[in-house]
Amino acid sequence: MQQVGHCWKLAGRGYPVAAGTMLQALLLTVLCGWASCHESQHMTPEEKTVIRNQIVEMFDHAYGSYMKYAYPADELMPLSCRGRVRGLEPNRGDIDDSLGKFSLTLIDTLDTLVVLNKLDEFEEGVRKTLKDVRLDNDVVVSVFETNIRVLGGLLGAHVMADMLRQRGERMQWYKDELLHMAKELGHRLLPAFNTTSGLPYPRVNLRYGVVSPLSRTGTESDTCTACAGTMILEFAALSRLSGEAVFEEHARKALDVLWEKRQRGSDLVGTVINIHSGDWVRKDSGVGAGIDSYYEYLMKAYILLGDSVFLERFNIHYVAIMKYISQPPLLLNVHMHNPTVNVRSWMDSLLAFFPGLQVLRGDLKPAIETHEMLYQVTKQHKFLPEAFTTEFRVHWGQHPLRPEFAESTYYLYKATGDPYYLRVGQSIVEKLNAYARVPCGFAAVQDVRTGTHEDRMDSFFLAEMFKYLYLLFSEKSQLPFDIDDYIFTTEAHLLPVSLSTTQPPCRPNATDAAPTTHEEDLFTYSCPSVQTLFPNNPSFAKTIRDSYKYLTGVGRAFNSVPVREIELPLRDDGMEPVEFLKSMGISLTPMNEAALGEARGLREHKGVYRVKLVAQLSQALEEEEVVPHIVQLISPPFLGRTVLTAGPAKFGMDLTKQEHGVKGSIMKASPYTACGPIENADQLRGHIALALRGDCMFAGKARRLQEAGATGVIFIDHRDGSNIEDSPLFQMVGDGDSTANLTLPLVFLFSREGALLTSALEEHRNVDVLLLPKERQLGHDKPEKPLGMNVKFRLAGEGGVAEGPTLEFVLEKGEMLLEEEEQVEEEEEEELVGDTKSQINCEKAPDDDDDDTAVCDSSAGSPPSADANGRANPHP
Ligand code: DMJ
Repeated sequence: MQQVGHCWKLAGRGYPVAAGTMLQALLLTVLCGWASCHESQHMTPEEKTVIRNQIVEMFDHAYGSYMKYAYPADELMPLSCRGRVRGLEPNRGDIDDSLGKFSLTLIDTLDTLVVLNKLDEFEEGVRKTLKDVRLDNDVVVSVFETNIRVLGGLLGAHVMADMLRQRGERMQWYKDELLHMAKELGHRLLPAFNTTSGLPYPRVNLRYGVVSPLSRTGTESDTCTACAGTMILEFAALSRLSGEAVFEEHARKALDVLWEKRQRGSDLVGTVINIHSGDWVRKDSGVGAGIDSYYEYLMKAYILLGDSVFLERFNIHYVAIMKYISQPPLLLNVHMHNPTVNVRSWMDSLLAFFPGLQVLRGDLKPAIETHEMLYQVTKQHKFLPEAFTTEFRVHWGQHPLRPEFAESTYYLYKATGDPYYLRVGQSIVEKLNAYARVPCGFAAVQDVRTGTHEDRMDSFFLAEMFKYLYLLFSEKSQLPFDIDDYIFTTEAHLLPVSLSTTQPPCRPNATDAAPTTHEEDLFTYSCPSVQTLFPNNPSFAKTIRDSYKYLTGVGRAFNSVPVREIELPLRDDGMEPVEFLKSMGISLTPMNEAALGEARGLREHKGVYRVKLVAQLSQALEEEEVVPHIVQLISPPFLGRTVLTAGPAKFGMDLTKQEHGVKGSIMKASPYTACGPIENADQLRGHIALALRGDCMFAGKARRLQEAGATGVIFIDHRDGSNIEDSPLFQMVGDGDSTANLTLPLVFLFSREGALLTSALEEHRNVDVLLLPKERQLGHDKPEKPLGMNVKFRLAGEGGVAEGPTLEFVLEKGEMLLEEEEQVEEEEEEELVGDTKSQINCEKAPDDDDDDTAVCDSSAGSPPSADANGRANPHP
């Protein structure tokens, strides 16, 4: 054994064996001493077997449905019970860039079949792949997605096939055909790297490459950090297995550029980078969408390849992440140049992988904290919504069956052996069955608030979710091979850590070394030890979790509610605060005796009362935050009778402040997505533009259309069939750049309402519309609703127990009205004060979310079109 850098590694053939084996051994040691400490959560082997069998049954349902209804299509449409074939279904924007007409789901699932010990199915799946799959289709695909899902899938399957063949029991017929396919695909992806910087283009045409006249791609100038920085595992494995150095060289070069371009002051990277100049296009920095697997691949490249330059870079980034982004238990995006400033008040679900990475790093405490926070969010909303606020409210309610939370749960169980994580896994299994299972597979959840389904089952559900869940409930001895000999790629494909002993086919110093840092701290040391993981405290994980148990307010005890207090100071004129409030028109009513409890007599020091906010908003804040707008068709023959409900934008003109709304005749933008230069600016000038959602950010579209002279924009959803009845309204958010110069009114229509508008335009050529908040709809004289915030105040003593009178007032159209409150029943009080969510919200105005940065990956913020990974691309 030798020590390399800070980490012990086994030596082998002159190359260090990856740290993975050592780490896994350590995790197992930890596991052994641990389980006995957690009797309360204990799960018997029989119970584990029942859950494992349940997981296999679910896998059979999902995979069986894909093979029965969809194969050879790329994906299953679980609601329609048919395959999704690109070009035959309505275009969903970036998400479709994963579909290359190469039986994506089959390839992504192959090595899962081996993990689940379905060796007959694996052998059959490999035969089908060799017989049916073509990699030279004239299709433009995402380089990142094709790499992690298809190249990774082929390599993982090859590694498994090779392992089974070597055992002499199966696959004797196999002649490395999957590796040959992987090599062919690698060559088809290489044209993407033909840029001056070495950062890859985001898309490539499988047949024609990038810039050829036939490729239909090559005009993009940006890519996300994760998109450029998540190639090394697959490309290095391909080089080492095939002997062709070119793949690893390109992936290393791209990583070198990202490293070079990091912000030197903060050591953080941004979310989107220009592939030609290497300039940052989006400078927000987090660990979720758009960046996530860049960090993951630095750590794992070290584990897989044993090259310490990756670990050194990772460590430097990690120190920065822990300094600026980690705000336990939250992980919040900051500005890379000004990292003490949070750039948004919500998190995206992709960051749920991060606790797993922290486990690999040996940094358990923050991993446990963040994981616990995520668990609380899943308890509240059933699944992790694509984006949720720092107050754990839904920001974007979609849940496309992502596996990241299961992944982190698996790593935490491996590290701690704490059966608590088995219970977490069990809850994931139960929720999938209860809320996502449909007759033809499992369907993504369109909105966790309504539980509606989407007709999609992404391939990562089979590639990742079932692997992590099955492994969580399996003993090592129950697996068909030693899982600790492999590392998981970001798509959970298996690559053998023994690759580190294979001579790298590229020049040894092709990767720039990381500068040495003098700033050594806990995180600079890469090898976790039992001492640092559980310092003399067998209840380490539980103690950490306990502080985060009631984050979302679910199950919180009355007295543990944090109290925000407003002091009403003694007035010079000697007037008592209660009197003083009365003089302002606010009267207080006393609470009932029971509620006073032991707080009686705890009156504050003379003249000072504490008013405890125990507010309950009259509606859920999520609903209140979005002020419904409308597009009202006013020209003949509609004459105001056709009214389409629309979502507002957080930027552009504030229509709530325009007394009469904004009127104009509509015209389609060309290109319809408004993602490139506007070709029909001459006709568009003076009109309200119609623009299709997708391919780029709302704010970018709006800027181009404003420049072209449009007087407003109506964005129309590109997701076929979406409509206002089934989809919750949302506000469009900006793209992280300043939207201050955007002055146009901007509204959003779901596709069914949008279709009404476009067919009206086709039929009548001239259609005038009015854009305005719904409550000001023309010809609608229904009494206006109050702004709708009911706030109740009670005077309360220190112990959190209400003391003294209560007042309630309703904010109506900007005025404050007063209502005396009846004495509340004890039960109601409990409900009121127990609702942390309301309490926290009360401290903020309902529209206090001034964040106008979009989820980079997925265009979130708007429940936007994400690419399949909600990945940081600048497309909503
Ligand atoms: C997967 O395709 C990969 O894990 C990727 O890195 C990000 N997440 C998706 C699934 O959510």
